[in-house]
Amino acid sequence: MDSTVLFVSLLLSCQLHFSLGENSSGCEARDYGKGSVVCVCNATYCDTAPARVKPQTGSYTLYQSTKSGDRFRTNQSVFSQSPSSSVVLSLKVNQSYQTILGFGGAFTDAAGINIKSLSPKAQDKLLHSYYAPEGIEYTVGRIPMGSCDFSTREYSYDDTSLDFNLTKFSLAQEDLLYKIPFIQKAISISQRNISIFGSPWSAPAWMKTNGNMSGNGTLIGKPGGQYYKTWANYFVRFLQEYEKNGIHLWGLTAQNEPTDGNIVNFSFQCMGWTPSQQRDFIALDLGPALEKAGYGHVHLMILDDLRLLLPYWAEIVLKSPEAAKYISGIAVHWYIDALVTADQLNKTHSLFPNKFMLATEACEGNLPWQEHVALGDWYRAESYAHDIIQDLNNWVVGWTDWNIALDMQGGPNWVKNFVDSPIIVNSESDEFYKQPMFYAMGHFSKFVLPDSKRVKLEANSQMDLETTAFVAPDSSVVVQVLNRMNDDKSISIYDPGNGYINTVVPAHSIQTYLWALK
Ligand SMILES: *[C@@H]1O[C@H](CO)[C@@H](O)[C@H](O)[C@H]1NC(C)=O
Ligand SMILES: *[C@@H]1O[C@H](CO)[C@@H](O)[C@H](O)[C@H]1NC(C)=O
Ligand SMILES: *[C@@H]1O[C@H](CO)[C@@H](O)[C@H](O)[C@H]1NC(C)=O
Ligand SMILES: *[C@@H]1O[C@H](CO)[C@@H](O)[C@H](O)[C@H]1NC(C)=O
Ligand SMILES: *[C@@H]1O[C@H](CO)[C@@H](O)[C@H](O)[C@H]1NC(C)=O
Ligand SMILES: *[C@@H]1O[C@H](CO)[C@@H](O)[C@H](O)[C@H]1NC(C)=O
Ligand SMILES: *[C@@H]1O[C@H](CO)[C@@H](O)[C@H](O)[C@H]1NC(C)=O
Ligand SMILES: *[C@@H]1O[C@H](CO)[C@@H](O)[C@H](O)[C@H]1NC(C)=O
Ligand SMILES: *[C@@H]1O[C@H](CO)[C@@H](O)[C@H](O)[C@H]1NC(C)=O
Ligand SMILES: CC(=O)N[C@H]1CO[C@H](CO)[C@@H](O)[C@@H]1O
Repeated sequence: MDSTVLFVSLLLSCQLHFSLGENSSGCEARDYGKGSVVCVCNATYCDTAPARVKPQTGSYTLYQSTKSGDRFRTNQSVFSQSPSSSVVLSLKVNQSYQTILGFGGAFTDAAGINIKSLSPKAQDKLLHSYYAPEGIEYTVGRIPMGSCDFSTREYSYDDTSLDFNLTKFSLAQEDLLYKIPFIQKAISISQRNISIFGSPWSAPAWMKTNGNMSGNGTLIGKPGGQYYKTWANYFVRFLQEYEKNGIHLWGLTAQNEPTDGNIVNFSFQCMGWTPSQQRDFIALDLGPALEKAGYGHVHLMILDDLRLLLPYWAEIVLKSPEAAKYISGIAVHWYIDALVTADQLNKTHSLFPNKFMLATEACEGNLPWQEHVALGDWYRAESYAHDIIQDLNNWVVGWTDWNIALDMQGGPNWVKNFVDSPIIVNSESDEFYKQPMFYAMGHFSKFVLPDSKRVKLEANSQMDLETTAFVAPDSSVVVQVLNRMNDDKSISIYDPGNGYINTVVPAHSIQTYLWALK
């Protein structure tokens, strides 16, 4: 849709449905007629997230967001000595699973362009919403290495043909204007550590079989060859340049969606790999190059693509000890998860218990027939929470959203591959809108602290709720409950040390329970 038409129609729908709402989190609610509300922020006002304060033993805190308009609505109450519901969820803290890395989103060119389109004060409010103590405190960040579809042009860090020594390697304008300043700001306002990882979409066109950063193409030659060595050194140079800007990367993926540009012929930046090519590249080129340059500690991840490809991809790559010794984890994208059982994650964990799994990309509104930006769509918040809980219950250690901010159209994106984001920026009115997805992310990023351990939460009967539980390093317990159904559900949550939480999970809600372990 033409952006002017979109803007005018949004303005109209805003006048039709506009309603200022008061509620427990300070959300300036605006209803665009998509089922729920967005919270409106500008240069002088933005709602904040409640502090994560461990309650005194014997009481618990409930943070609740609902389709009907609650956003982190906060309420304290005390444990009971008997259950009031026949549905009891029992916490088993001695049955523990994976350690959590964290939750976050990606610093794309598009995100930076949108943030920069706001006034400095509104920019501040946006970054604080994600990273500051009064925000949802993201602890994971992803950086595309060079351009991707959420750029305004195609570029690499070395477009000089046959520059095998990478003497012409340099970061792009986009890194300096739209990525680095905002990453630096995020790091400086956060009181947590942010684990940042890089992912390449494509090598420079001159290194590829099709001479193009887009479309069906791979690196020229074979693993161990000159092009592969150069491509490995390109990762090292990227790490070095970001380090010069004070950004020390925690991780890397070997390739964003390696099946694009191989099985799929995409019209934007991509590069094809088979799992055996990726295995040999890591064993012969990338692993040794990183180690030699002093980056052996950087967490290298394979796949960075659909869950559908597991455990197949991991089996081919990780069964080689020469490759596996350089690899820390397996990165997964959420696309078509609805069609693929999460048991494939569980199976992969059983096969490779020493390699973590991290969700590295997700977004809503990406299908061509979907509305790309849907302001106030609660369904999309549920869709995020559902996937996060399912992943966490199957050994995944964290979840990374795609662009942290997009414009009213869901871009910019040079191939018009528009999608939705938890924060939508309206530069014309110097406002940004926190979508229901923002709060879905926040229930996890704010409350499930890094280094928490997932623990067992066992239901005594079949129920329609989705749940997951954690013990944090400060010995607090966090239980997440998602109700995607049309009716309220009464439940009792049982912690042997404290007693019962007798509670109601409203229709279409996300709840976080927090208490101190006795
Ligand atoms: C910013 O938002 C606040 C709260 O809604 C409002 O009172 C104020 O007028 C807004 N400022 C501008 C410049 O729109
Ligand atoms: C807080 O929770 C208690 C127990 O569920 C409930 O009785 C009370 O109405 C709640 N208060 C608010 C303000 O929501
Ligand atoms: C956990 O503790 C319960 C009782 O407190 C015990 O029955 C159970 O065997 C323990 N499980 C594990 C895995 O240690
Ligand atoms: C790359 O560097 C090596 C030595 O470091 C040198 O021998 C070689 O000529 C250089 N190649 C090019 C294309 O500049
Ligand atoms: C951040 O990381 C440093 C170095 O590993 C560690 O000393 C510090 O405790 C961490 N801070 C937090 C808030 O986790
Ligand atoms: C991509 O190229 C490879 C090798 O040239 C070819 O086998 C494959 O069919 C192509 N795939 C697509 C989707 O064009
Ligand atoms: C690269 O491929 C795209 C299609 O995927 C095409 O539109 C473009 O012209 C190609 N560029 C070059 C330099 O070949
Ligand atoms: C890949 O797609 C481009 C257009 O997006 C087309 O020009 C090209 O022929 C396709 N290549 C193959 C091998 O199918
Ligand atoms: C994961 O697989 C194990 C067996 O390897 C099984 O016991 C367990 O129930 C599975 N977990 C889930 C969540 O399906
Ligand atoms: C009804 C209600 O809870 N309103 C609150 C909305 O948020 C603001 C800011 O936190 C509070 O001052 C209101 O009391």
